[in-house]
Parts: sequence; C-alpha cells; structure tokens
Amino acid sequence: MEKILVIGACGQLGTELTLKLRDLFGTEQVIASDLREAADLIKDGPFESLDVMNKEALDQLIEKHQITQIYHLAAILSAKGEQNPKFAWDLNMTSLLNVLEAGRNGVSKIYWPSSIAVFGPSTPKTKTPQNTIMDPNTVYGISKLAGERWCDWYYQKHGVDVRSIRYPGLIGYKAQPGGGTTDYAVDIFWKAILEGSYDCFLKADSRLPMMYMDDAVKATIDLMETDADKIKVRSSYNVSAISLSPEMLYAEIVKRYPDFKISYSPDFRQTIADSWPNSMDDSEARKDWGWEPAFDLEKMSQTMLDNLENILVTTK
Ligand code: NAD
Ligand code: AKB
Repeated sequence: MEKILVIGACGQLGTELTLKLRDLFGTEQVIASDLREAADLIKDGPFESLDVMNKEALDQLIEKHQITQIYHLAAILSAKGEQNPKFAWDLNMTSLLNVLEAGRNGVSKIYWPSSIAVFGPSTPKTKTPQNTIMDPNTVYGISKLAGERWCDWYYQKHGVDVRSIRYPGLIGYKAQPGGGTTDYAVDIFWKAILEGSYDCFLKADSRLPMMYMDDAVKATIDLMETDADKIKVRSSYNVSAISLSPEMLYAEIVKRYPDFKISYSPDFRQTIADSWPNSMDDSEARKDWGWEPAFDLEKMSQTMLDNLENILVTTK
C-alpha cells in the first residue's frame, strides 16, 4: 500500500495534485504538508506542518507515516526568486537534496518538478528540443537546471527512482499562483470577472508555453505510475500543451466578456519571459510514457471562466 507525502501541498499545484492523489489512492494514504496552514480544499485529510529545509523533521515525518513516495513541490518561483536570489537558491537546492537523500535512504519513488525556466536566451525558442542549449539567466532557472542534474546524478549513482517534468506556466482556478512570470495567465481571468479590466505585466505578443492544471496533474501522476524501465529521461521531461500570449488569451475571454479591457505595463518579468521558449517539443514524453494533453487554448479558457464564474458570481 502506497503512503504518499506531498511537500508544498498548499501551493497552486500542490492543492490540486493532493486532491487528485487522494481520489486515486484514498484520503488517508496522502499526507499533505507545508510551511503554511492547511489550505481549505485539502483540510479534510491528513496534514503535517513541515519546513522541508529541516532534514531531521522531514526524516521523522517519513518514519512516522512510513512514506513510500514523495511529491516535492516546495520552491521559490521565477519572479520572487529574482527579488531574493540567495534565499531562492538555498530553498530550491537544499530542499531537493534533503528529499533525494530520503530516496537514497529508502523512500521508493520521488517526484520533483522542473520548469521551462531551465532554458535561456540562447535556447531555440520554437519547439524547444528535449536536449539543447540551456543558459538560464534567472536564479530560479539556474536552480531548476542544477536540480535536474542532481536528480540524474542520484538516479545514476544511487538508483534513486526520481522522476520529473519541465512544466510550462500552469493555469488553474482552485488555487492562486505563487510568484512566477506566467501568473498573469491566471490573474487575467479573475480580473475579467471581478473588475472588467486587467493591466498585464507582460507585452501583448509575449508568447509562452502554458498548460491547464488538469493536464499538468494528469501528466504528473501518469509519469509516476509508469514502469521504471520505460523512463529514459532522469533529468526532466519536456511536455507541451498550449502556446499563448496575453493578446491571444484576451481574445478568448472577450468572446464571453465583450466589455473586458486590457492594458499593458511590462515590468521586470518581461525580461524573464523574453528568455524562455514559446513552445516545446515533447516527443520524448509522448514516446516514453504516452503523454498527450486534453486542453487547448479555447477549452482551457472556457473551463476557467465556467468554474470561476461558479465560485465568484454564483456563490456571491
Ligand atoms: P507555489 O509557490 O504556489 O507553492 C509552493 C508551496 O511550497 C507553498 O504553499 C509554500 O508555502 C510551500 N513552501 C515554501 N517553502 C517551504 C518549506 N521550506 N517547507 C515546506 N513548504 C514550503 O508553487 P507552485 O506553483 O505550486 O509550484 C510547485 C512546483 O512546481 C515548484 O517546484 C515550481 O517550481 C514548479 N512549477 C510550477 C509552475 C507553475 O506555473 N505553477 C511551472 C513550472 C514549475
Ligand atoms: C514561473 O513563471 O516562474 C513558473 C514557471 C514557468 O516555472 N510558472
């Protein structure tokens, strides 16, 4: 029987991943943990306060619950990372090493997410290949690239079964994003419904890879449930779903909200966005573990609006 620990469970991804894991494995089998208090959506299952930087506390928790799998999601994202680089490096690296050591000491499977932020200005921008030039110029991207190398090293040297995906920007309605460059693609939906206007911190035509949260959660669990011998990439897999810019997203929202207005005030996050790819080649993930997205731009946008309207308007 699997016993799963989710670290960073109250974040944008962790909230939704914890809910899905509990559906699949049973509520009591999935221990949510975070520095913050338990988020409302995951309160009805087991929750532990954990600072993953504290290796002793992590090891005690693993022992207490006889943990067999860890999903390690705690991190500082790209925009916040540039504002506090030393802290971002410390958290992103030390936490991963603590978790990988737990893999060396007996936890049988580990998931750790990477990001499109591992790529940089010299990387080919369109259909970015799995293996290519990687020259990230954010602390977040540098930490994710170093993390990928650590995952591969722990697999090669110690046989740790660690798996990873390079997520694009994730778009979901259940939890707020946590300080990234792609956060606008969630914020815009809230503003369209609540305020009728949005001032975007990226340029109109700034195109980036994105993915609806259900696809991201499905990709994650599919990768974790694949037989180990099928997994050929032990650094991190490219995955791809939607490639979109603020003006493309605006065009979708305005179909339902014809009076919705957008303005553009690019800030420091524009430089980060400019250094990232605009679309990804995910053929390795498709070949090795059958990855295929279900949400395109239109379906994602309509689903976001339907669900947020339900939360923000119907229940008001
Ligand atoms: P988030 O910022 O929303 O959530 C991170 C969670 O980690 C927060 O709840 C935070 O309280 C918790 N945390 C921070 N420090 C901690 C500590 N010391 N101990 C325990 N918990 C701690 O982030 P997210 O968007 O949910 O991202 C989750 C993971 O996915 C990250 O590794 C991120 O790099 C990766 N990722 C996310 C996206 C995206 O668009 N959301 C894209 C690419 C990769
Ligand atoms: C960010 O913008 O920092 C994240 C990511 C793409 O890793 N959403």
